[in-house]
Amino acid sequence: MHNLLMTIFICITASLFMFAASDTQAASYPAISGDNTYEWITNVTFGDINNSTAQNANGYGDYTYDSSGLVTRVRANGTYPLSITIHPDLTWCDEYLYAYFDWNHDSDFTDSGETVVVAANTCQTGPHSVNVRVPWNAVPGEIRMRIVVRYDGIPLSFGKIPEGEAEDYTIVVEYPTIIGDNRSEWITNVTIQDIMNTTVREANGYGDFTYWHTGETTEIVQDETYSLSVTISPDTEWCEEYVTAFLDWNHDGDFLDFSESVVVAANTCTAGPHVIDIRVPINAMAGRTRMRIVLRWRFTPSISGFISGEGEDYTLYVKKRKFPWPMFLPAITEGTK
Ligand SMILES: [Ca+2]
Ligand SMILES: [Ca+2]
Ligand SMILES: [Ca+2]
Ligand SMILES: [Ca+2]
Repeated sequence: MHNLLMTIFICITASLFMFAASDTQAASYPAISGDNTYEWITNVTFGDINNSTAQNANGYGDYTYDSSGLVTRVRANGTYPLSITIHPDLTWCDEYLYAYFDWNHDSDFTDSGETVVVAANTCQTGPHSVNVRVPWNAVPGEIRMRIVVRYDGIPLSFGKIPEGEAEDYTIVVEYPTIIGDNRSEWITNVTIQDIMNTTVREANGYGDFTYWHTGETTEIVQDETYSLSVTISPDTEWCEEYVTAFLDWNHDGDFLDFSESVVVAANTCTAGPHVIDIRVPINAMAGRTRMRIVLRWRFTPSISGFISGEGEDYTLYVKKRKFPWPMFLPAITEGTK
């Protein structure tokens, strides 16, 4: 009996550990460090990011959003100037400066198009400038940019740099745009938990109310249910309005996965509030999650493109539940009797 209890205990412990391991944020990138006695990064400027630094401890600086508050937004297919200054080794001057971008959001920098050579075999402080082209198929959401300087050789995107330094930053790749003709109908309020947003007709039929634009988000917890309320100003003449909420629960840059689209109202003629329950999937990724509310006349709302109607984007913050698998808890209680 004692052995059985022990087996159960080990199983529970292992299960919880496995769950915790698989549920960590996608942003668990391979570590990098270096000996930066002689050369280091002194400034990185990219979009809204402009960060001047000294020698970082262990040759690594974590300037990702949650550590530094620094972030910039880019669009697929867009081109953005990146400018970096370094302190080179003044005696043996042969520095290589690379930028890495995890465009496909798989937590490495080794895929095609993820390496940008900023400078090679240089002796200069800079600024060293290049234009960074965001691939057309870059995955929307938060991704990482890693800047690496190395003496006398091509810098790797991870591991121990023999002589050099690395710094990490957060880039937000924008979701595909939705625009609309909202002369006849538009969204007037979206409410979920702490978000209570009353609006008018947005320019071009799109409103950016994401955390990155407004600083506003609201916490929701895995496997819990929340009330979402949307009010609209319907077309009073041809009244046939459809409202859908899209949520990228698994952070893969689309709204096409299981339970990622929820009908709020269909073929309605009323302003509302139209209220529905949103259940957060138990395996929803923790962290900032994009919610897109789309109002469309006469047709099922589409995720992107041009519609007769309006789209608004929001950011929800998904928290992990405290006890991932509560079904195991009764087994402990029984076993200890
Ligand atoms: Ca530095
Ligand atoms: Ca990658
Ligand atoms: Ca609006
Ligand atoms: Ca998705």
